[in-house]
Amino acid sequence: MAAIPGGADHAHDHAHDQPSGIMRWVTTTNHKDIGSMYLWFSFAMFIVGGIMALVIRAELFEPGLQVVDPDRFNQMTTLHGLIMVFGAIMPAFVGFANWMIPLMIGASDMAFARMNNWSFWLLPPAAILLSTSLLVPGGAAASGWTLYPPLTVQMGMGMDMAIFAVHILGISSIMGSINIVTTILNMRAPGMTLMKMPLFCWTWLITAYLVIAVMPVLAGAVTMILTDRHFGTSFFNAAGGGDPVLYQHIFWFFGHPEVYIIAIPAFGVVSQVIPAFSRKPLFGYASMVYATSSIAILSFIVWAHHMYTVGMPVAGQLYFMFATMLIAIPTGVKVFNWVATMWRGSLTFETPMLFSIGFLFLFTLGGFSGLVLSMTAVDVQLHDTYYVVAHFHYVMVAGALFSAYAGAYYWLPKWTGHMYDEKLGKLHFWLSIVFFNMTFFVQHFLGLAGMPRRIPDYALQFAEFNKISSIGAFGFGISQLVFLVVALKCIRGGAKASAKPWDGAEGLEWTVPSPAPHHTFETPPVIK
Ligand code: CU1
Repeated sequence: MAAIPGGADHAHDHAHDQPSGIMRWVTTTNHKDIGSMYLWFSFAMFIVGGIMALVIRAELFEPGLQVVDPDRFNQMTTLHGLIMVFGAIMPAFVGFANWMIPLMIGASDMAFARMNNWSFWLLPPAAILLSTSLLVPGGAAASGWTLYPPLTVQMGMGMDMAIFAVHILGISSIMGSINIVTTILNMRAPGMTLMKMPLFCWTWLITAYLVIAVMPVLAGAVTMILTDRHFGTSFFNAAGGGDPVLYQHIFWFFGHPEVYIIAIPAFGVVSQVIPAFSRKPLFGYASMVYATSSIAILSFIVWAHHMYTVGMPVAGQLYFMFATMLIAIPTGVKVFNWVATMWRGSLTFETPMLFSIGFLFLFTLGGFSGLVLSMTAVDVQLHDTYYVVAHFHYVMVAGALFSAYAGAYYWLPKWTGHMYDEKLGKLHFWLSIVFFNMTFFVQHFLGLAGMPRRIPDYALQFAEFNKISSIGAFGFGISQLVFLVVALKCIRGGAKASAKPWDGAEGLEWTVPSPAPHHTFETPPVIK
């Protein structure tokens, strides 16, 4: 079309140059658009992975086999894990990073805006591959999300689809991380030194390094499975001189840092929310940065605590036990700082704060059960029981998911320009925290009593706790639809949010040189 320079016609023409409708989303390089797509994608995958969890809990509602056959059950545990880790949690925090990091450091957009688009659009095909591997003869990898050989070397074509999906997901998250590192290191506004950045940026900078370091290791591990399957290698095949335990070492060299790839951005979100609702700066900012870096570094040297039962030398067991316990120290620093931030603050308890405090309680509990499992002698007893399942769901659900909700409620007014429905938000929180504990707390007891994980049937003595857990799981699942209602309502309309919806206490200001508000420490302000 012929552009007529100047005037309203020009503006009109210009509007037509921008792709509209679906093409806007396919071609966008805008960090906010891409952030939103990440968040919606992750919520969709959360629903898919959640439905799989409910299939598992339906089968475990009572002893015996009722809902699915054992193969299908195993596929559900595998895909639930893979989808939640790579499809739901990681993209959710990349979504937060896309939305918030440029705003927080004063950058115009992410450093590689087109690569950003590609990072996102790799996700849907990977998700489709992963999900449809269920429909393929042989089914999805019925191996658990860890994809241990020899099983994964032997099984059908669904495994190839899962491996390819993991490759694509890895490429996506590496590109996302390169973008985050480059944006933070090169595109900060003048005066925004690293140690003045909001802590969320710091946590993502550290996380991005973890992703870049360990995702290629996972890619290597699954590629070795692929060549064992199709190209005659014997990396993990004892008959050919290989060793399946080698896979476990490689996998967990990725897998333990992966836990922190999930947890550290969650720490970042909570470190923004708690100061805002305490009306105080974050306590111990520098120590937060150092503690987070320490956790990231330590995460590389503890991997074999997942494999105490493979028959490693006692010296190795002791080393991995003590190295693992060491992580409790920087983690303790962080928990102390969050509590100290709230101490004598002018606290209010809107939904983001409730989810943050829920995170604080439950993540700490998950940390303690992690300490229990770090002890070799204890772990040998609890290995592959429901105690482990309970432990990592306290870390993953109460840790990552709760803090993702804290972030979503906290930033929804900024993103949409509208306040969300506080009553519904609080309802969502209370339903979630009750049903979460109902689902997972009892699994500690099941594990201590010896119930094995990843088995569709169980002995009669486990019936009561499993019934409670299953009812809790369905309650938890249904409660998450409340969030969908709140988010949609907030996007469509509602009361206008002010530029600083949380009483001017957003936290963005605390770490830049502008003077702290007068009501910082000793004299709490009166909250209207
Ligand atoms: Cu670990």
